[in-house]
Amino acid sequence: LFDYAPAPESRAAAGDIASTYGHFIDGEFVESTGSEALKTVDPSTEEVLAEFAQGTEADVDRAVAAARKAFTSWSALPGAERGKYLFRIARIIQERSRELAVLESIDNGKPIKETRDVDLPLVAAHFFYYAGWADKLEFAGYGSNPRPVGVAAQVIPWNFPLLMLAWKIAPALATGNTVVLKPAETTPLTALRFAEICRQAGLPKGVVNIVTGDGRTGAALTAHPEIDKVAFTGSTEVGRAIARTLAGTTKRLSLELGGKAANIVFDDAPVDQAVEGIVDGIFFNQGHVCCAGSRLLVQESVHDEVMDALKRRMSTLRVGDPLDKNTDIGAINSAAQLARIQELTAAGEAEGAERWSPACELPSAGYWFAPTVFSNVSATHRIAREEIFGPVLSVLTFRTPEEAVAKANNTPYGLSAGIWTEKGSRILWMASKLRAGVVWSNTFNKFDPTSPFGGYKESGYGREGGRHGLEAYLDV
Ligand code: TXE
Repeated sequence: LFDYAPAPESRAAAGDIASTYGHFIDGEFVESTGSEALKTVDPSTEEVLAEFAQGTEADVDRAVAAARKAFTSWSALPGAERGKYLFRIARIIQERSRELAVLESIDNGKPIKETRDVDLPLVAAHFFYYAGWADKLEFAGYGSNPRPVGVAAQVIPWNFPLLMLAWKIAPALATGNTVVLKPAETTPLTALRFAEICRQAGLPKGVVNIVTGDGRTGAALTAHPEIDKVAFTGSTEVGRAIARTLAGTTKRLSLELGGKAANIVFDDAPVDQAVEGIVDGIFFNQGHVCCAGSRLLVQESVHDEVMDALKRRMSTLRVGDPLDKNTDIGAINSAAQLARIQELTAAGEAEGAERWSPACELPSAGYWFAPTVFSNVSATHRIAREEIFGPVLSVLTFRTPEEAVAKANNTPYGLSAGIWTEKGSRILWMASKLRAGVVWSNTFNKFDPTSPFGGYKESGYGREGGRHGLEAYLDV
């Protein structure tokens, strides 16, 4: 469509990727007690990047024991001392951000422009933000002497590997807890690199432990009797399974699960600006975003105008090599996720919605999906109800603000929503009616460590970020 000069970022900037990895326990890289290894691939080429350990129950035992031992001295440190370690980690992340961004793009498939300009700055910002809280907990609103909960088991997904790690680890450490974290099985590399950063920062042994593996390792960790708290981000189905496991215990749990957010465009919104927000809402990170604006609710009177502008804008999106600095949409993270997207989009067509994608050439190897929009979607269609977690937008219409609220809330999820209008009073009214933990107005997918993030209904409970994010890790 326009002249295009490739601008590849260097793969070598990711630093050395080992051929095999063990776990990070008690400040050391250790081999697994088991012999099973998993492979992580570059989803844009299907090339195997490394093998890593499938954590066993014995590995989890060891990591939890190390975290338990470290808890005594870590929780007794003055907050200012804990803060110094977090500031140090934040600064090292900034210094090594190019390396981490490239590594994340290779392991996850997301475009370098996102890892470089969004993920990594937010990761550093999260550590800086919670470093600042470490010596000010008396002002957090949880009593004059809030106490850490203990050992936190943290299980994270693959869509923002390092950012989810930061959301989990930074508040836990600032409040004096120690952690055992399990990264997702398709994206373990940046968590293992983060372990190196903990060593570089001189973090005391056992404060952060990383155990790799798939859901079996996650299940062993979250069911471990010696942990005090579980923090989970992932599918609603696994979140429910973890809640069932913990139901017979007194352990604490916070869950950040799926979403099916409405991005609501009124007829007074500037169309070009709204279209940017729609595109950002659903195509950012290949749509692998729990708060993605996956349902566009557009006021009937501007439906055609918005659809025309949206299709024009979608035609300019560049799909391809995640390490090319011009790429807007990278690779789908895994074959399994691609299959899920294909199944739901096929269901959309079968149920009678109208499918459209711009012409775009997809690479032959790797996992790819073109940006896609469905119009004539009805609220009963699967593509309007189920989380697709891919670059797929479902468009519905409304006439009145009341109808927009009713349609937006017509979902079991409640994570986020967006409103595009020039009317401030309408924004406030809508925000008070929408059952969503985050409501953006005239923007979308904006994150900030100072703001709490989390959902209602089947999107989970508990908040991450901001002062409220401390609560998950504090006892009064
Ligand atoms: O998630 P899982 P998957 C949604 C999204 C996606 C779907 C499936 O709709 O299409 O979930 O993705 C670990 N006990 N989200 O299969 O399985 C697992 O190893 C403990 C939304 O990847 O939930 C990984 O580390 N842990 C979401 C993590 O859970 C278990 C982000 C997430 O994997 C476990 C990801 C078990 N029994 C997917 N089974 C969001 N909220 O952003 C698996 N795990």
